[in-house]
Amino acid sequence: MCGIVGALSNRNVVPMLLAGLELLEYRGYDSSGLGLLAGGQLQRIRVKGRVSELARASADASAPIGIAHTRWATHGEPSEANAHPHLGGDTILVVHNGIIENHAQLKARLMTAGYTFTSETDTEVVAHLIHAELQRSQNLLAAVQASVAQLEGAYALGIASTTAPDTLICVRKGSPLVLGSGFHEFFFASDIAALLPFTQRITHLEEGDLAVITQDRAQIYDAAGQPVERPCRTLDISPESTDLGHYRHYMQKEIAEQPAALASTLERALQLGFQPALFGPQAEAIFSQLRHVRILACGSSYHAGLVAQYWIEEMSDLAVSVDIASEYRYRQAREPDHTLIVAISQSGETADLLAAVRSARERGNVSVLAICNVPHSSLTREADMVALTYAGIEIGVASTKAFITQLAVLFTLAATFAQQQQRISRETLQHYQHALTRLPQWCSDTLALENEISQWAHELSHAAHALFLGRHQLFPIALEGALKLKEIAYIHAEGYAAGELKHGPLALVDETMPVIVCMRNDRLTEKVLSNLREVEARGGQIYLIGEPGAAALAPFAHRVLEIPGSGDLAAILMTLPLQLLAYHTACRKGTDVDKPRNLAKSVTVE
Ligand code: HGA
Repeated sequence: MCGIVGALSNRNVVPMLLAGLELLEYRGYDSSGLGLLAGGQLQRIRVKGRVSELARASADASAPIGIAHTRWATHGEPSEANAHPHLGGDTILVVHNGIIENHAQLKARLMTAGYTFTSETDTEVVAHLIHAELQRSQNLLAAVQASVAQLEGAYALGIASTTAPDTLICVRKGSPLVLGSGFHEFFFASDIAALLPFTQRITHLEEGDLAVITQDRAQIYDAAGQPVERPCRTLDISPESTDLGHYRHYMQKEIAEQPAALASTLERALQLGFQPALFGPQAEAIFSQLRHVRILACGSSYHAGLVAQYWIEEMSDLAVSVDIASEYRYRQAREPDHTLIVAISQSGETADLLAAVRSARERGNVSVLAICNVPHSSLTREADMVALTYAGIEIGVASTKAFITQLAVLFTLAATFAQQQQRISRETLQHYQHALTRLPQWCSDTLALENEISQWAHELSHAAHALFLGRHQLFPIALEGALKLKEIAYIHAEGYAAGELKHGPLALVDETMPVIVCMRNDRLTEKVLSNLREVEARGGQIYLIGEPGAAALAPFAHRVLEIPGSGDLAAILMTLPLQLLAYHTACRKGTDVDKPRNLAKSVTVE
């Protein structure tokens, strides 16, 4: 959330800052701003609104040094006055991602010292604090170091000052920040996506790192203030991966990319088989001692964790608990020895998840497996084992391909436990391998049903509420379908375990209530059909997503979609129509699909 970019070059950085901000808009988009340093003069351009408006406002601007920000407000309404950069005295400009928790105390102190505040943000205290420290030390680096030592909370900061007119400083603690190196030019940003158009040479800053950037070098200092070297990696990500191409929205593009994302993610598992080595060299030893698996995640990743609970319990004898990270971190849950924490996050920067993982480590002798889409994120660096999803960069705020590939990894994890515990026959394992091999094709075949779903969306777009139902591994998929519809189509939707219907939500069902149901042909089919009869009896409109034969089983359903393949991987395949349903409903309602109101991706604040 909130995206920051900085650039120092021998050419005009304004187009680069704007291009970088556009690629960070998934992180926040309520206001945006630029801070430029040219010939020892500061210039600040801020707008309430999107980067496109900032680009218009800065059409004539030019500078070799600059910082930029796209905001998702935490402190103070979205407004020009609250937009970043913030000014410290009249010599410091600061952009910030994160929350300064002790901002009120610092503000009181700075006001007593004579500083006037022009915004409601927590960030402005940082700008004034650096200014105050600069009066003491007359050295920008010393002033920034002295200031961050007083900050509590999370921050990635970009700082420019007239007192060091050839320099940029950035610093991070608790919020992500990467450095990029070009030919006599340097960049920093909240996410590598913003830097891909300019460089593939990336350095990940560690917690507490600060970088002083000049034309010739970027000198990094660690949290103790000592100069350090951090590895610079050359990425192999094509800049086109952030292009929209012929698609109308990133979400549409990312839905379409799912067959390829699944194929990439499953490649190693299909070559190696369900071996612990898939999860790293230590996995064999750790998995062989396991008694308990605790899955921690937020949002869609939490739903992926819930599906995994069904899979792991079914395939192995492990006890599995699944927790929302923001709840777990404040609970007093005990962790018995030999617990595996499975932490799931697209970005690997989710603040609540990182805190939950750290608190799990304090509660017991646990091992941590990260399932993540970003290789060098905070989460993957803190974990003992890593399983990457190869979904590619996900820009749409509503997760699609990241969620689907998380499920694919979790399925291989469950099958790996099963194989290691010898709880499953060779034939069943071969059957799983075979199903995973065919999964990308089934996924394409399911996506080919888009036109039918688009018709459903036309009907759904008139609804004020919707109910999503499923049982067993499809219950979390009902939660995910409801979440998608809420997020991007702004329709109030609830996901329920179908068996819970008569314990409450049935009271809401009448002819105005669309009820979207996912159903497998399995031992629970009859149970689900009984639940649907209950809906039908109250006039509810049933939209059924099922396996081949579903239409004959539920002739009373208003609409039926039969998807190919499915079986053990039903949770993965049945998610696809629900994504398309939310997408087309949102398009019909005319919402901003990739940037839904009030939301942002990569939730790096608590
Ligand atoms: N607290 C700052 C920055 C917000 C942020 O990083 N959001 O993710 C503000 O409210 O401007």
